[in-house]
Amino acid sequence: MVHLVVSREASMTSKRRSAKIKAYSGPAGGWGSAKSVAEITLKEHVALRGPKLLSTQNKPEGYMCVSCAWAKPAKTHPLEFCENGAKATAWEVTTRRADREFFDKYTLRELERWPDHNLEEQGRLTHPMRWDEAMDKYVPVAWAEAFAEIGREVRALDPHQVDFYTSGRASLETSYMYQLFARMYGSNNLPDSSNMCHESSSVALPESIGASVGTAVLSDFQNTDCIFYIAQNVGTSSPRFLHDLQDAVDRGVKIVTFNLLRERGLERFVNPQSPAQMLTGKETKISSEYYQVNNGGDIAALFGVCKALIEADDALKASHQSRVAGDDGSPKDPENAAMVAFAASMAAADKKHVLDHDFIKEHTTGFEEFADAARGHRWEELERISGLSRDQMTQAAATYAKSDAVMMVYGMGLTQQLMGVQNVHMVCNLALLRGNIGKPGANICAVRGHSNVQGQRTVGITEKPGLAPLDKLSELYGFEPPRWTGRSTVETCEAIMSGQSRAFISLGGNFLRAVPDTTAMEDGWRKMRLSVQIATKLNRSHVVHGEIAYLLPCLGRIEVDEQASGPQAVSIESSIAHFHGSRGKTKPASPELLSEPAIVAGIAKATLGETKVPWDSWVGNYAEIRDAIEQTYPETFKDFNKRLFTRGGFVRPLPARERKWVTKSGKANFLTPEKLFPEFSTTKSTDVLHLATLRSNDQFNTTIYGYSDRFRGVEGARKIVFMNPEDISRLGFADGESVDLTTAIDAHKVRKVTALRIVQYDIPKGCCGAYYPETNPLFPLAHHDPRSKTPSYKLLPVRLSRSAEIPRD
Ligand SMILES: Nc1nc2c(c(=O)[nH]1)N[C@H]1C(S)=C(S)[C@@H](COP(=O)(O)OP(=O)(O)OC[C@H]3O[C@@H](n4cnc5c(=O)[nH]c(N)nc54)[C@H](O)[C@@H]3O)O[C@H]1N2
Ligand SMILES: Nc1nc2c(c(=O)[nH]1)N[C@H]1C(S)=C(S)[C@@H](COP(=O)(O)OP(=O)(O)OC[C@H]3O[C@@H](n4cnc5c(=O)[nH]c(N)nc54)[C@H](O)[C@@H]3O)O[C@H]1N2
Ligand SMILES: [Mo]
Repeated sequence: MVHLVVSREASMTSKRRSAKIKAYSGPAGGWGSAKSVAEITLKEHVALRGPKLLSTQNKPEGYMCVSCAWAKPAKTHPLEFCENGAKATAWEVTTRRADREFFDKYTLRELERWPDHNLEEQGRLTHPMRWDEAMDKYVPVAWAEAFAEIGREVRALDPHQVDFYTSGRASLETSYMYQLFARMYGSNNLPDSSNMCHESSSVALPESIGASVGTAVLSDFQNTDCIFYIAQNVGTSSPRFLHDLQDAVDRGVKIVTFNLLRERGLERFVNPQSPAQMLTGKETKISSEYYQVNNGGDIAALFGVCKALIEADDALKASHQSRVAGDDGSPKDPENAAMVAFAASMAAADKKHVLDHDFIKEHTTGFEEFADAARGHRWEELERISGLSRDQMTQAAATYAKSDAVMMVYGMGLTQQLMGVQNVHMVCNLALLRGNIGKPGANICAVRGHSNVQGQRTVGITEKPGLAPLDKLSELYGFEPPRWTGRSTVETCEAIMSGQSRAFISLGGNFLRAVPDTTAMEDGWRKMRLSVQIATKLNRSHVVHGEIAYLLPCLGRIEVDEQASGPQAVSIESSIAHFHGSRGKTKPASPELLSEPAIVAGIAKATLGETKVPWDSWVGNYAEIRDAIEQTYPETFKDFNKRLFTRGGFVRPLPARERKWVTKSGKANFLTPEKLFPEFSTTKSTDVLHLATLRSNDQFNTTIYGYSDRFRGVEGARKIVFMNPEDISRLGFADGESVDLTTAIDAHKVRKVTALRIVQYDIPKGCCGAYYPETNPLFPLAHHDPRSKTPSYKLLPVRLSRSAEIPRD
């Protein structure tokens, strides 16, 4: 145990990291990636255990990675993991412990001053703990005692006063039990991390195509001709996906990227698992076209692409007609050389249409209105808002039109926006123009975050009663489920601030750091009656707490989960809507840990008393929970237990894949955004920049593994603001200078983050970037997409001023 003490002392002796900023010239992956894996396994003391364990990651009968939700292929590589998956594994199976001695040593007041990295770095939680007010420390408590008091407290409250949060890591089995517990108690307050993540997709996709999730499957990547890759940072957020992209590029597939930044993973990749590539250093160029859009500029950019397609189609039609009338038939628009060339090339290829009119007619509504809107937008306006030129948008359109099957892949740069829902509508509109949904090699791929965030929704984690099978639950378990709409994450924050929410139960996650307006949120959080945290590692949401506070440590997915009927498996759903079984491999971090299902059952029984649910029997054998899931959702989970370890997972049925549109109109809908960009009070202010919050390559959400962002050339620092060099000089600053960031909207309240170091960067003028969660205090709660309530984490007007402090990272 000596290393623990040493590491604690070392981390708290304010040992200064020295920040190094230097442009990174290497590819994504490659030797940098191999070195990074070696470093973290050493740091977490798992160097010996690591390689053998990692060889079972994402394999049938192995464990499913706890990092991102990317697909797990049927034909696996010898090592089916990436740099960040290896880091997440090392972080969970670490030999470090935040044990009783640790909690005995520090008051929570002291721990509140620790950075996020240092809290989690203490290692795995080992004992159930209750906050002792007199000592201001977490002290050990017996499980039974903890459940009994939590049950008593929750029972004493009105169901409207309690929130049941889920971070997207918990398994299908745990999530199903958790939502059942909340509903039997009488609450639909089931906010989750998805409310801050792909909620814009969850609202927009059903409206556009009648599916709540993306429609793409892995084989689409093998059949596609072209991928539109929008606002997702593959090299950091889902590196295993680079293998699929690399294979596609090798087949000659065009990748057309739209991103605020030039992200290395979207530029070049060396596969760390390919000895040939590693030895020769041969890189794969990922994007064939790279369009750097302004922050929030995607509606304009995609409208530009659609306009070019629609107008080229108009021109072809006109030329065909005029040829019939004896004209030479060439499209005439001297101002738009690119479009003329595009239409001419289509004509030369003997194409009569650019759009798929048969598909549009048979399968869609709203085309004419959308086409008129596209024709009506002026190029100057589209150029100004998107930051792209007319030629660039036309070029993207030409590439799109020449491809028979095109995929649409997107991530947070589109969803975490004030107009997030309309961004996703726009992606669907573009796909529908050429029938790129529901055919091999086409489809929408919404790249999900947490490893089971998509699956949790599939088994009932939602605040919206209309999306949960309430009648079925009522029939199976003999209770009357609440029918009122529960709170989403933003609404839960409002309820915590206003004192309406009195208890918060958290199935994983780090709510207090992940939400907007974090400084203000902490004040409300402290006034809560009860906070219960089911977690693997210590974080800020645990050290700031309610009047009664419990910290309940659970097994991680990588650990052997032994129950009455033997070792258990759990299951998850990937980004491409396939279900996978997962079996733990390592010895639990402490004998005191309970599994997540056991903890949920413990709290449920103590709260609800006698019910029809066989909680104990379920905990003894998770196959019974899967049977219950199958009974609740017979089509989706048909033969769940039998198919649990299907190679490559078993697929969730999605009607949109078969071109069956489960929408009100019975068709796929073109939905026209009402404007191109949100309106801000600051539109005319020249000193305002549009901030996007970013993830480094050395973090998983609020879990900060370290202070390196290799691909962006940043070492040893996180308090950074990435700026365009012209903005730096225009605003009178210098590269490396320390600045404070202030929110430029919401005049009622000053929101400020101090002492960020300016880093000159290739980012469009008028935009800037900074890391999440350090800059979350800047985001007003009300600054979210009104349709999906997704916080606009990728677009916030801010001002910069010279700081009185030097950057401390
Ligand atoms: N290593 C690692 N992996 C992760 C996570 C992690 O924190 N670390 N988090 C997981 C989770 S929960 C999620 S949701 C996913 C997140 O994965 P991503 O969807 O990749 O989200 P971000 O990393 O936040 O970055 C989004 C990208 O959007 C770009 N962008 C920002 N604004 C705009 C814009 O207006 N337009 C366009 N076109 N682009 C824009 C940014 O430059 C960035 O490249 O990753 C998951 N995987
Ligand atoms: N500014 C800004 N804010 C953002 C974002 C952004 O891009 N910008 N992104 C948003 C997004 S996409 C998301 S998904 C949210 C993430 O929000 P959350 O999901 O709430 O946060 P995480 O950081 O993923 O949670 C990490 C904690 O989960 C716990 N944990 C880890 N593994 C397990 C486990 O197996 N079981 C249990 N019970 N607990 C476990 C650990 O204690 C760890 O400290 O943040 C959102 N916030
Ligand atoms: Mo996420």
